[in-house]
Amino acid sequence: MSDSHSKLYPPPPQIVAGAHVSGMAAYEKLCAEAQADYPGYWARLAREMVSWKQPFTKVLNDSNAPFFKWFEDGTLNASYNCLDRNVERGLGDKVAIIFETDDGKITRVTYRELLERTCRLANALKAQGVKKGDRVVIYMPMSVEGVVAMQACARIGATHSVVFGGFSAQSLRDRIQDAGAVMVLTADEQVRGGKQLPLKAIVDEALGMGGCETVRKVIVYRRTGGQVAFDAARDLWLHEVTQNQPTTCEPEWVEAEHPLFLLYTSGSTGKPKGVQHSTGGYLLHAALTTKWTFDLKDKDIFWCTADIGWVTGHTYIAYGPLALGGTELVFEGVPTFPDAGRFWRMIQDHKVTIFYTAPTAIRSLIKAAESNEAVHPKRYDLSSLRILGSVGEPINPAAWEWYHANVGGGRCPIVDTWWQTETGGHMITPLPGATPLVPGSCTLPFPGIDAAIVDETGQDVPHGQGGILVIKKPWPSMIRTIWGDPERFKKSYYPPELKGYYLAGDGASRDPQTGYFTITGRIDDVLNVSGHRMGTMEIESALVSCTELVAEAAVVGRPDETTGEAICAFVVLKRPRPTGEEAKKIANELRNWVAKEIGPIAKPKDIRFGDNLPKTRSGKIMRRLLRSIARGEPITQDTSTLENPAILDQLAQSN
Ligand code: 7RM
Repeated sequence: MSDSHSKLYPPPPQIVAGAHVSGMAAYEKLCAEAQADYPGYWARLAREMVSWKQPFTKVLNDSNAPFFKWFEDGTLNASYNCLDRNVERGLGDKVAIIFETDDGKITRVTYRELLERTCRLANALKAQGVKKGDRVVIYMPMSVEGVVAMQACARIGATHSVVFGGFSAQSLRDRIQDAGAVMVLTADEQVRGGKQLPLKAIVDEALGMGGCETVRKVIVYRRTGGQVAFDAARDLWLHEVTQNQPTTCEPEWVEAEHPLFLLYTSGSTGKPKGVQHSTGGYLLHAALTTKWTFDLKDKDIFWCTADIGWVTGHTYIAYGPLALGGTELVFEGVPTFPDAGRFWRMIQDHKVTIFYTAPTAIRSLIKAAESNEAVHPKRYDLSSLRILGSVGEPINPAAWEWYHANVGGGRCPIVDTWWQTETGGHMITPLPGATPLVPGSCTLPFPGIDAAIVDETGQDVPHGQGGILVIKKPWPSMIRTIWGDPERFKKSYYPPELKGYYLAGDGASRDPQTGYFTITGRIDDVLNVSGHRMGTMEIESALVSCTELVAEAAVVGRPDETTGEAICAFVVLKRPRPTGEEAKKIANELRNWVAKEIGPIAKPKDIRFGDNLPKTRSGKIMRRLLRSIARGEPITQDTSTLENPAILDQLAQSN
């Protein structure tokens, strides 16, 4: 790992020429501008990137830190910025979205059509009584309709909360309830890897659990035509409610701080947090990072493979590329169906120029290509590509080199973008026409972002030393609060010992020579499995809620070659510790239980049974020991405070 770290890839001359940020001097100039006049820098960009109805006169209000406000007296509409504005600029006939279904059907939607479809749905939502500030939950498959649903909410000032289609009825219910949603937008079914999976039935189950009485209507997009139950008093078909609606709809001009969306994400305690984003600051950063990090230009075909259920799908599918009038590819399905050449074939067919995906996908496609020559990227014409991106977890240098050589043909810079649901957009990332790359490093902060590494007391640590990643100054697209829980917002992100810095929850270090950042992973109880954030406590709660079987559970992560991290659960049952076939059977039951409680992405890979868990005399579970056991490492830690040392051998041997 350390030798490949020394390898430097300067930006290719053909990318540097004409890049929005061209050369390191241009990057440094922007950083210096932000340094010299922080609010002035963001105000300039907010005026250039965003169309305001009422221009703002105030930039940053930090009088009630950490509840910062940006551009607070300005008004705007995010949907106007993504759609109308482009039509007005003469891009009405330009393709906004190329959509490809799981079975390869392709549709193209122009900016004018996208605007009309958004207006129809916006009018339908209003006709159903949805008002500015209402929350609307979107539980939809990857589709043009999914993007239209988000845009339609934005248009009328409703705050959307997209829930990933892989989440269970229980998780969906919790989010609907916490958000107090008045409406749910869903589909009959979703299609992934040739399989039809229910969505509407899960909404029915979620609403049937109780606690969702705020929901008045459910609007259903007919994706497959599969049979679904229909409650005549509550359920409506999307095609019916939009059919006779006008194709124009005056945007609701909202204040810059108006919540554009909530997005639930895992934290270190059991309950997911509803991350609240603003309209003005968020849209600025979505547009600006799409422009600078991906160097998006008029002729590009941009493809972000994320799902709209995650923040990456919000910022780099639903908002950023559209705010710039770009053309983007949106896909339904999985990277491995009909075969593991899907990504490469789609890049070839649609002449994708900018490709943004997750390390976990790359690693699984490396494996597939190694065992089946036919799905190797070298078998496809990927010459349209000019820039590659990576997001969601650290990319190991070996996967980076493979991606660079085999997908990028050695000529495409890889932007390794570090950011979070809470940050709204890229925070530490190379700029493709400026930053020399080092495999495995997300390099340097985006211009204007004041990232640093500190110790537990908020003191800067010298380069070369590990520490806590913080953002020292507030930035426009930052999380505004946790929905309904401002105290938790403060506690989670602005702990008093960190002197007012934003705590990202990641560990990192900087290279002594270059100052480049390397992210080492979470420092809290959050795991990153295939780029998906999962709280260990959340999984533990799911396991112990199986009260018939489970007495106690502890969940830790261990490194995994493909998924980055894997979930390991240590379980004490209410019956004697099972072994052999019986252990396998119960482990499977528990995996399915977790899938039902949270979703399949939370299924533990390993489940080990013990008579007990390693505990201190005061009863605290010693997770660091469990982490070593999960990794198959010898225990080198101090075990003198352990109440029951014999349990370590049992757990290490079991399973
Ligand atoms: C965009 C997203 C956030 C967490 C974050 C990190 C990890 C994300 C990178 C990364 C190393 C990267 N939002 N992470 N990007 N680690 N290098 N380029 O993933 O809220 O779902 O997750 O993901 O731990 O804190 S997220």
